[in-house]
Amino acid sequence: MNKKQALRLHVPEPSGRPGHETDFSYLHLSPAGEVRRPPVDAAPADTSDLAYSLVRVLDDEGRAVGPWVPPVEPQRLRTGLRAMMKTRIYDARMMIAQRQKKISFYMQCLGEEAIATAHALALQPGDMCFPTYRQQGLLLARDDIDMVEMICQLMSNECDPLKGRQLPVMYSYKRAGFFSISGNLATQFIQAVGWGMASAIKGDSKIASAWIGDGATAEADFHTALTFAHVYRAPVILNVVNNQWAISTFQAIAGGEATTFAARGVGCGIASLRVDGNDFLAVYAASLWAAERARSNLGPTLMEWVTYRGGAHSTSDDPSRYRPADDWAHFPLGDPIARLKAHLMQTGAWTAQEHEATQKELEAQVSAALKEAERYGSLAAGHLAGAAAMFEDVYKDMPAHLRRQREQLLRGEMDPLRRES
Ligand SMILES: Cc1ncc(C[n+]2csc(CCOP(=O)(O)OP(=O)(O)O)c2C)c(N)n1
Ligand SMILES: [Mg+2]
Repeated sequence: MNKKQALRLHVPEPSGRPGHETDFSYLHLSPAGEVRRPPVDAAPADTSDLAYSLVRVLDDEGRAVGPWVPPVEPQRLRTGLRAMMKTRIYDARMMIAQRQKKISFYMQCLGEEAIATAHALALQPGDMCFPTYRQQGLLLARDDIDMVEMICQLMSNECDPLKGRQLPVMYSYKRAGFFSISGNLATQFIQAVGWGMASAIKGDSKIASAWIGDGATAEADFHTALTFAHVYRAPVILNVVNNQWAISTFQAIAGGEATTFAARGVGCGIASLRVDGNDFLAVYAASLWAAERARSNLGPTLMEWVTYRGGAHSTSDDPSRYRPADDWAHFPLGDPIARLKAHLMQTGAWTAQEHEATQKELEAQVSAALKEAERYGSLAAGHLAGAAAMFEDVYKDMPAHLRRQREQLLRGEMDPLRRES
């Protein structure tokens, strides 16, 4: 008799759980400086090896080594370190503000600060990012975005430029190349590719930068975007932030176990790099490489930024339920701030005293901005945007039925929180 084997499925599991330390050997790291840097006009298939290795510049001693060391002045790196510190301090203070009921919800990017801040330095005015909720560093790395206005958005108060219509953290800054954040994951990818294609159709020189998390790559939009980007060689950088987790779901469930997220790009005919996302210099160098390709009509580049979500997914999440409490401390790629600080101190471009003074100065700056934003109202103190504002800015000319409903509301005949039966 022909004995048939029972079929079974493979369900990936993280190597660590609460009370059981993570075995991070699953990450497959390359030593700093070891991975080659191909010319910017490399054919996508010739980046295959780079999709499975890891571009790194900073070694364990804080030295910048290998072919990816970017041409960068120490002053620019000091600016980068300051941007990362500012982002971390801002996040920490807004987390407290949420616990104080001044804002309803918050999402921090603890541990991922190098990615957005270094990427921001590699872009040019007019380029457009399509970020998710963990790229506040793109804004905080700039000098022209008022932190008070950002906090007013978190508070949905009188000075919220979005009039309380967006979830806190879902900023929108057209003037800073920061497209309105959509809560619908992966939409950023198709929108960025479409925007980049439009830029090329118009004969413009601006490029797009798309953002997605490891978990969201499992959405169909991600794959659709890759097809369009490849076919039309859209001028776009496709960023996948692999921070190992999608809320409580380990990255292997989205397909990162037996392959890499960067490898998705190569399979679609797109040049791809897998990069140490906690290495400011590597992020900056790889972003410059991808931006130059896009600007030179050489097509899209898919970047997998390998990092770790150091904090909870959001203020509504408790990661101690699904991963070891001290997991981040054991993550082999370390802390991006500590690594750039060590590099700058080693090269004599930074001192412990400067670090301490900058920390204090930024803490004072964030506290002052929070205080000022609170003057325009907060969840705890009231002064929120009026409900009637929801009818405005939707249509160029308000349709009659909306005008009617708005009047009903203003006359007190309609409770905006009551459901229609
Ligand atoms: C289309 C869609 N599906 C599900 C959600 C709910 N959701 C919000 S964040 C999240 C996890 C995303 O994880 P990842 O893409 O890895 O990004 P990260 O939060 O780690 O930065 C999920 C499932 C959503 N917002 N949109
Ligand atoms: Mg994730």
